[in-house]
Amino acid sequence: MTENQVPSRATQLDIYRRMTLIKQNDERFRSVIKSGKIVAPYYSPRGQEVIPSTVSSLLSAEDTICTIYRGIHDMLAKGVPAKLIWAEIAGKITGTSKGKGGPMHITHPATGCMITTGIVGSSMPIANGLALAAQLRGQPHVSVAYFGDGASNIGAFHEAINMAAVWKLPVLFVCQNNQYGEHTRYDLSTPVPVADRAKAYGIPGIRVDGNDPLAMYPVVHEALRRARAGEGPTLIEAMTFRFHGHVFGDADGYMAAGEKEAAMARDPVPAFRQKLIAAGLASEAELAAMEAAIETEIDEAVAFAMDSPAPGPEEMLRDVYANALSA
Ligand SMILES: Cc1ncc(C[n+]2csc(CCOP(=O)(O)OP(=O)(O)O)c2C)c(N)n1
Ligand SMILES: [Mg+2]
Repeated sequence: MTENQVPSRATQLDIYRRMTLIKQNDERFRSVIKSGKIVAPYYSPRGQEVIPSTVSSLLSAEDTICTIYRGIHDMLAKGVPAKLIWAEIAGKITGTSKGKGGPMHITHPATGCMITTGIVGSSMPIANGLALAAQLRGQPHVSVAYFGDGASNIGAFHEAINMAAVWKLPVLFVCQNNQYGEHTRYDLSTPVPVADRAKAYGIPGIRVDGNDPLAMYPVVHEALRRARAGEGPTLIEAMTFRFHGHVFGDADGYMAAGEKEAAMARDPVPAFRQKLIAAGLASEAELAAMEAAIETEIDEAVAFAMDSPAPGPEEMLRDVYANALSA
């Protein structure tokens, strides 16, 4: 087995660190929002940690991602500082979009995080544009489009994959199939696996266990190799489950009894933690120290967000109209 198939110890620990960052941030977001200290719509990515953590372990800082309202995990995994995300969700001027965007409009080009969007399916054509720019400039950069299973029934999904296939764009289409689009179970809206749709566009389509970093890693590695070699896009369907419904506060009444509990019992974060220890790649004490350091980072991020000012009235039209200040 080579590094193409099995990540090194350092990479496995790096993936676990990103997963833990996502899990612990999510736990804090839910508790702070519940307390009323921050009022914001929140789409929990808990349960989906493995996907962006594995993908990002293989990306460079110049590679870009486009994602959806749920994509706080994708942003954290790619390296957006937690405190900037916290400030954005809290609606503060120090946030990634000056507190004017919230979860639907996070952008942080310095880490290659170009957009979160509330328009289902729209991460894909935007990722195509970034990939086309890299291709035209002769840069080796890849763009990743994250989207949900529900998005695979949107026209933009088909249009974007078709164009990327014809132009051999360096894109990874990563579907995070959490088995629900809002309140509709996947099989009630879609008759085939998302990955099967790749056949119609002549590109590889792979369904993979999106809760297992060791299953994800070789698939992402090969997709990136293909993209960087000018061979075009790959569609990856990573199977997972969201633990907290569509939006925070969702009562989950549309799910079968015990479905969510069964998924939570297979929580990918403690599962990978156990694997690392069992394989002798890390000790309990090492992982506990890593988790404690992340908790401190989150304490600082929350304090930064709470202590930052809200945008003033002069920000109302800025970034909206070209001549906002003279209007
Ligand atoms: C173009 C468009 N159509 C419909 C909606 C309403 N809507 C918001 S979220 C959502 C479900 C999307 O599900 P999925 O793509 O599986 O992503 P998930 O929320 O599960 O991560 C829908 C239909 C929208 N925001 N945009
Ligand atoms: Mg979904």
